[in-house]
Amino acid sequence: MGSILMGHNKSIHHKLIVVSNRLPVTVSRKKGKIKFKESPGGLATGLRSLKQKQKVLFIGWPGYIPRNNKEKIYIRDRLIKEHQCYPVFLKRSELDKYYYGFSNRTLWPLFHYFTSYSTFEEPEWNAYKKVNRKFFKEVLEIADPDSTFWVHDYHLMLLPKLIRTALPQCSMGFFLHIPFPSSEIFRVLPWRTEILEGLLGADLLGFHTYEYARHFLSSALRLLGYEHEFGAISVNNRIVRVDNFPMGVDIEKNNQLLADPEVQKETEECRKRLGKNNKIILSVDRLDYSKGIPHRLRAFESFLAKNRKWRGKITYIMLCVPSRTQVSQYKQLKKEIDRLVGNINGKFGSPSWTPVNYIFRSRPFKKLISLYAAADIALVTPVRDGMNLVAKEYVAAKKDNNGVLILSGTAGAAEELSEALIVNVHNKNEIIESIKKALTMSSKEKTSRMKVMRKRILEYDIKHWTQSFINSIIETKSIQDSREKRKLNPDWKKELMSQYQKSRKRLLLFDYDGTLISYSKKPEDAKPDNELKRLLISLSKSSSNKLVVISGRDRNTMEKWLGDIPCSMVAEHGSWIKTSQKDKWEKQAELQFPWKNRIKPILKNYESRVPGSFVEEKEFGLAWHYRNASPELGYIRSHELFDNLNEYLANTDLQLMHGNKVIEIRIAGINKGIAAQHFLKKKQWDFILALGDDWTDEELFKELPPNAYSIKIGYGPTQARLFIESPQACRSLLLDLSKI
Ligand code: ADQ
Repeated sequence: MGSILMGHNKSIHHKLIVVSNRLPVTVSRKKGKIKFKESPGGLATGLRSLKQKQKVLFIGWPGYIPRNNKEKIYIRDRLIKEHQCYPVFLKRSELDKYYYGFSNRTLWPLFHYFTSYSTFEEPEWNAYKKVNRKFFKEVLEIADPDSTFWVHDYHLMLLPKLIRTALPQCSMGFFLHIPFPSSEIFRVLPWRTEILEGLLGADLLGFHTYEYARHFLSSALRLLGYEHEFGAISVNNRIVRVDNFPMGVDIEKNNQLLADPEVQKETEECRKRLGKNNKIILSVDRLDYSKGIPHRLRAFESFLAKNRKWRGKITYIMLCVPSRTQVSQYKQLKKEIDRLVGNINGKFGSPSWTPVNYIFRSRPFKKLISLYAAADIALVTPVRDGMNLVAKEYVAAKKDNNGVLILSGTAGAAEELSEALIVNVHNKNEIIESIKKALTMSSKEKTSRMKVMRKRILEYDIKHWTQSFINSIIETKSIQDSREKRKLNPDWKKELMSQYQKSRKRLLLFDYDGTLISYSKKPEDAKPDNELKRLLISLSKSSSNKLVVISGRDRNTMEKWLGDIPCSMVAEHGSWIKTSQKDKWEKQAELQFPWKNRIKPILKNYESRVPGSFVEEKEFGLAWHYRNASPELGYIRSHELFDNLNEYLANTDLQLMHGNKVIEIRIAGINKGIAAQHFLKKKQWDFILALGDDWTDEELFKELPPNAYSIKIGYGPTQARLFIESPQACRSLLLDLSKI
C-alpha cells in the first residue's frame, strides 16, 4: 500500500456516478410544500469541484418518503433536472430493516468494535440485500458500460459486485467512511464472505487510514485466501487495489467563512459572553456511542472536582446533533448524557457560571466555525472513529494557531494529527491531565504544534482527497487495460499460431506445476494425466520441436512421471539437466558443505509451527511448502521465514526463493534461466515458446530473446510478454498447436 496518490489531476471521459445512502440534496415537506436543500457536507463540496470538469450524477435516498405516486414523480423530476440526483425511494419498512437495522444495528457497532451492541437478524440482512439491489436497479437506469462509479460507505457494500457482474468493463471505486475492523472482529459477522465479495467487485477500495486498509487485506486473505502484492489483489484475474485516502476538510469554504465579518463578530461575542478570562473547551459530535461523549463528561467532572481553581473559569460548550434516534442505544445514550450534564451543572454551577453549555441540535456551519475559532481547546474523544472531521475542522479554523487539540488515538485523524495531545479515551486521568496541560500550555508550544497540523490539513483538503481518489480509479483502470492488451486473446493466438506454423526450429520451454497441471494439495498428487501425456507426446513427435519441461521438482519424480515422453527435462530449477530422452541426467551443481543440516532444522521448526506445511528435501535444495496451511498463517510465517533466512544466508553460496506457496533454498548460480541457456545456445531457434506461472519462471522469461513468446499463467506481475488465465487455457493452446 502506498500513500495517497499525488499525480496530476485526471478526469474521466465518461459519466461519473456517485452512489451513497443519502443524496447530497435532502427533500422535506414544510407547510404542505416540498423543499429541496443542498447538504453542506464535505463530500458534496469535493464532488462539486469535480462537477466543473465532468458530468457527475448522484444516486441515493433523498431522506423523504413521498405520500403518493404523484409526489414521487414530482420529486424525482425536480431532483434529476435541477440537481442531477436520481432518487432511490425507500419504504418505511426498508428504512427500518436496512438503515436502522442491518446498517446501524449490525455493521456500525461491529465495525466500531462495539460487538455486544451488534445484532445479527436474518430479516435485516435480507432487507440489506434487497435495498442494495434496489440501488443497483437505479444504477442500471443511467449507467453506460464504461461509466465510472464511486460507491460510498457501509450501507452499500454489496453494490460493487452487483454492478461488476452487470457491467464488467466499468471503472469503480468504493470508499468506506468508517473503520474497517481487525479480521478477528470482522469474522464475527455471519455474512462476512458475501460482504467481502461484494466489496471486491470494485477496482479500487479506499479507506481513511493505512490500518483499515491493512485490516481489510488481512480479512481478504484469511476468509477468501487472497494474497496481495503492495495492496493489489487479483480477483478472478482482475486487479483490485486497496489504499488509504485520508479525507480532508473544505478549506476554501473554511477560509471564506473565517474572513466573513459576521463570523468574526460572532467569535468575539462568544468570547465576551463567557468572560475574557474564561477558557472555552469545545466538542462537536453527532450523538453517537462511538464518540465517547460520556467518557468526556466524566473526565470533565473529575477535572472540576480536582481543580478547584478552574471552577468558574472554564466553560465546556458541547454541541450534539441528534442522530439515529430510532435505535435503542442512542435513546439510552441521550438519557445518560442528559443525566451527566445535569449532575455537573448541578454540582459545580452557580448563578453566574454554567460549566457545561449543552446544545442538542444541528447548527449551521457558519456558527460552528465561529465557535471553533473562539475555543481554546477542542476535546475530541471518540472511542472509535473512521476519521473524525471535527478535529480537522478545528485545526483548519485556528488561523492564529492559538488553540489546543485533544484527540483520542482511536480516531482515524490521529494518524495525521500526531502533534495533538493524544489520549486514551478509557484513561480518565490522561484526559484530565491533557485538559490541564492544554490550559497551561505556552503560546510558543501551542503555535508550534498547531502550525505543523495546519500545514498538513490545508494541503490535504477535500478537493485533494476527491481528486486523488478519482486519479487512483483511473490509474487502476489503466493498469487493467494494459494487462488486458497482453492477454492471449484471439488476435495474439492467431499470430502465435501462424509463427509456429511458419517455423521449423522450435524451442518449447514448459514449467510443470501450475502451468501444465493445476496445483494440488499434496505435491505427489499432481501426476500427469493421460490427456497431458498425449499432448506432450504429440508436440514432441514433430521433428521441428524441441520440448523441454523445466521444473523445480526432483529428478526422480520427473523421470517417473515424464520419462516415457521424448522430451528434455530440467529438475531442481536447473541443478539437473537431461538433454534428451535417451541421455542421462547431468549434474549442474556441485554438492557443497553440508549446508542442509543447518537449514533443515529451521524449516522443520516452521513445519511444526504451521499446521499443514511440510519440508521437502531435494538433492541440491530444501523446500518448505505451505499451500495447505491456513492462508494467513502461511502468509505471515512465510514472510518471516524468508526474512530470517535472507539474513542467515547472506555471504553464502546459497540462494533463497519465494515461489508459489513455497520457500526454497538452493545453491546460488542455479536457476531456470541459466538452465534454459543450455538449450537456447544449441541452435538458431526460429520460434520460442516459454510457459510458466511463478517467480522462478521469471528467471527463465528474463533470458529469452524479445521475439520469444513468453506467457505467464495467471495475472501477477511478470516479465513475460503475455498472460493466459489458467493451466486449462494453457492446455487448450497446446492442443491447438499440436494439431498444426
Ligand atoms: P461522522 O460520524 O458524522 O462521519 P465526523 O467526521 O466528525 O463524524 O463528521 C461530522 C460532521 O458533522 C462534521 O463536518 C461537523 O462539522 C458536522 N457536525 C457535527 N456536529 C454538528 C452540529 N451540532 N451542527 C452541525 N454540524 C455538525 C462519518 C465517520 C467519520 C468520518 C466521516 C467522513 O463516522 O469517522 O470522518 O464520516 O468520512
